[in-house]
Amino acid sequence: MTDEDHAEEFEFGEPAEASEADRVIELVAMDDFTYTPATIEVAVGEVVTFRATNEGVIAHDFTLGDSHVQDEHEAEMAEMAGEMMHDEPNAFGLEPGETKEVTWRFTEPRELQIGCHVPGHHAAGMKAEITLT
Ligand SMILES: [Cu+2]
Repeated sequence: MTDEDHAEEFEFGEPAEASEADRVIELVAMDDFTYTPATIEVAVGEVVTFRATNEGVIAHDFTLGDSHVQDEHEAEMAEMAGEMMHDEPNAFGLEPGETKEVTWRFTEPRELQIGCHVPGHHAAGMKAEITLT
């Protein structure tokens, strides 16, 4: 991946400023391969800040996207063999105890997910389903 790829366009919305957020959703990542809440409803057009905290003792991460984006990150993380995910507009790594935020403007009515792609976690069911209404 080159630096130019970081200016990537997303098909499911776009990053926004935290000051533009309509609301904040607190998301907790746990070592039993769950996020809480596990289901999230968002209205098309809404700007949401996700504040994600890793309450476990192992690393987790956060990737917001459709199933295509989830598959890509799963493959990337498998190649990186345990290295931490780089921060991206829609994704970041979460060390134990760490809290990070991303603010997103949802523009498309499609099924999305927040997934953890530390090897093995997504396969174990570590995801939260986002329903756009
Ligand atoms: Cu995880």
